[in-house]
Amino acid sequence: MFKKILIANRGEIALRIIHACRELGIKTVAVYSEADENSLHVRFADEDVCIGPPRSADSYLNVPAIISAAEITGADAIHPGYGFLSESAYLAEVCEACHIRFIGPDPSVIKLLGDKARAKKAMKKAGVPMLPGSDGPVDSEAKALSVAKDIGFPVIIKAVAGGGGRGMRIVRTAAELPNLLRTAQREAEAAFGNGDVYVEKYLENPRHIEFQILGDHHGNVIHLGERECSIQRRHQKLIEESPSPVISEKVRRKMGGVVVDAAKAVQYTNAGTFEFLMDGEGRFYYMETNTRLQVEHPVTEMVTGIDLVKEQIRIAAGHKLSIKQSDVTFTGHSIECRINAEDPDTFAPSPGVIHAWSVPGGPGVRVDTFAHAECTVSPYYDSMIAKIIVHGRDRAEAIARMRRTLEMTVIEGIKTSVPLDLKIINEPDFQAGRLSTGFMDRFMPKPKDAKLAESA
Ligand code: MV4
Repeated sequence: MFKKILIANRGEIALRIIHACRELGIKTVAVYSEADENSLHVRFADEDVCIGPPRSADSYLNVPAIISAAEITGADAIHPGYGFLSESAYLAEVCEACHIRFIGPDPSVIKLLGDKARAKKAMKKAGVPMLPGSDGPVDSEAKALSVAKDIGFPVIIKAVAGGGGRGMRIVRTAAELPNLLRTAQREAEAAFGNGDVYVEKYLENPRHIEFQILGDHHGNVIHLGERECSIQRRHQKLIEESPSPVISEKVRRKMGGVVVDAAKAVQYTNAGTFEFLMDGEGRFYYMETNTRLQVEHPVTEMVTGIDLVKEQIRIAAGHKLSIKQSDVTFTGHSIECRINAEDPDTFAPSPGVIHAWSVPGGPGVRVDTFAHAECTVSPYYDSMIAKIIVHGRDRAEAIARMRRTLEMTVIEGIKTSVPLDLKIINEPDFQAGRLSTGFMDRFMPKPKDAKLAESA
């Protein structure tokens, strides 16, 4: 087992990784930017190294600084958390060259799955259900038009290097395709340095359902069921839950089998997530695979009782999975609400000093956060300051627990999304489990000018 792990991240996920390390008896190294000197992840790590100025590009994305910190402190592994360098095949490669274990899949697997067109091909070959679309990137208007006419409009153009909705365009008619193709390519080039795009059939108002998997270095892969993440705004998830209100035991078993086979086909190791779109008839279509621990991993931990971060660490150290598929059981229902430092109406970031902080605990409540009274929410990073995760015997109990927890949460000094989270969980459609990626637009129609600005 590792003796010392460097955590190449900040905020709640850095603390979450420290929790796992402490329980495993592993020493921790925090890295931090000048803006995070007084953060809890620095306080609770055994050692800490400042890696640069506040801007992420100068600190949490600085591979040489992070590797140097690992070498100076003698860390034998790096956990990248989520965001930042978590899906960087480059960091994974440099780790390999420096004999530091990267806690994640092999660089070649990160590269394969990071290229959405290559990933689709590999997954199609492995038998994963797929929306019809171009076989790889489309390099010309004529090619894109012929694919679109083949599969029928509407279609969606997506960036090969994409994710998060950038470089994405919905195309409803042949006439608008040339312009949208060009803008998608330009946006992808600007955002990712890779202008390649592909075309697939567009699904209206699907559900977003994702499966968690774990794979070890001995050929074992298991799935830990699904999370439903349909409540999103501008490709930012707001509320996630497990199980999905619409997935039966039978469907879970079938889809679980599909993702386990797919992961084996690419020799996937460590934790991973297979994202799917689900249509109104319950049909699944592969979207992408995330090669990292995800923000919403706690809802899976709550219903399975499995500590995903500890499993990641054990797997990276070469251990066999501590559980077999037949040991995985799903108990009750879990919901996560993300608390963002933002205006609940305009969604503008709201950094600053938190003067009052009180989040109730009680049965079935877990709070993953770095925040506390008198802490500063920095404008340099993501606005997520906490995740409230509840568990109940069933969905109704989980909703009741989330409601009373949000109602009794006191955060003063900054604006937060708590009122928005409460509004959503009190919606009849949410309570009935009628979820879709269109939920937020139906629920909170954007002002007309905002819509225009967004599509410009
Ligand atoms: C889609 C889609 C409908 N049809 N692909 C959004 C982010 C990117 N990862 C993929 N996304 C979508 N791809 C097809 N063929 C709808 C979306 C989508 C979406 C997906 C999941 C959660 C929220 C979403 C919000 C808008 C669009």
